[in-house]
Amino acid sequence: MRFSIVLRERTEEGNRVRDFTAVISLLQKADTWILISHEKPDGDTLGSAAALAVVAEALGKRWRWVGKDPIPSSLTFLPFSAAYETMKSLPEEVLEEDGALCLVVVDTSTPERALVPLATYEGKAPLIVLDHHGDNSGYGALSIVDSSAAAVGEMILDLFEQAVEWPFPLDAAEALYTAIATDTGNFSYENTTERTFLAAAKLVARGVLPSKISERVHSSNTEEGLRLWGLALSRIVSFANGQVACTFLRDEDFIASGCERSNLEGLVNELFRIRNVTFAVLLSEQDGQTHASLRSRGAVPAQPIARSWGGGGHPQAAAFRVPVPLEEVLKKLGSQLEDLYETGNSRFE
Ligand SMILES: [Mn+2]
Repeated sequence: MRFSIVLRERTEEGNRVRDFTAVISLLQKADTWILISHEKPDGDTLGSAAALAVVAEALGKRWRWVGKDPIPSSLTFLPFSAAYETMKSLPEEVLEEDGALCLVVVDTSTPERALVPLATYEGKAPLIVLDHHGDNSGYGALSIVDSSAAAVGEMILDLFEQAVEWPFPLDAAEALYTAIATDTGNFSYENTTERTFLAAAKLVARGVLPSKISERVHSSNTEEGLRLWGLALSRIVSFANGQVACTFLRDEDFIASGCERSNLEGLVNELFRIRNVTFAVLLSEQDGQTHASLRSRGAVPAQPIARSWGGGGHPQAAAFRVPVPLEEVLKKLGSQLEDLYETGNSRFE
């Protein structure tokens, strides 16, 4: 049976009721929850899964928490991060365990960004997808996609509130606050709504200290990491009369600094500190490919551009990875953005 709820319309803020009854009953019935975070995990996919792990533990369920890539050091304070397992696919024996099994994928628009191959698990265990990416491909036996949610953490809070019988420990609330605070750039991005603040207020009322979470997330860089940011910031290239700012890091920069790619989290947003910049790009070399992080705060959305390169994401934040040299991506992407800004401007003249 395939049951899918896809909420794509942005309706009146603050009035949306997300119904998690079906999710709650599936999770309630399952003996084991397999929680899956997306590749290159961020605060939302990790905070949301960590909150579910805390509740699974409190309910006495068996659970595992897995993902393709390790947890970045700035987020290892999340509960149960030590139990998180890095793997490319689930071992067969997991599916053969006694009792009912349930897979939960959070904050992940396509099965490829979760574990490969996810499709083979379907049929053996129900796959629940909880996401807020407007371009979610609609996979999973039970999928709830709400693109009006600033973070999946916001959705999980609704889920917990609707599961009135379930415990809701403080560390689950802290994990959800982390999910929401990181996905909204500390409540500063366009996705931040009245509902986002209401969710945060509810979590604070449960005992979450925003200053404590903020310190853990934002004061976790190393000196080498900050120097790497400095290097990227010294290389800014601009397009479209300074409305687009791009920068890049090469393989040798990572080797020389001894930094991990997870050190780049948040760097692209620094480009918006430049006056009049409404589009920011960070390119980085990775495994012989070029990875691009795109951020938009203007009329040109990031998602269609990422899609034109085979990637995806949100209107304000998207990404892609291509087997094309960095210089070539920089040049082509630069002229693509020049064109889009030109047509966009003429339309408004
Ligand atoms: Mn998210």
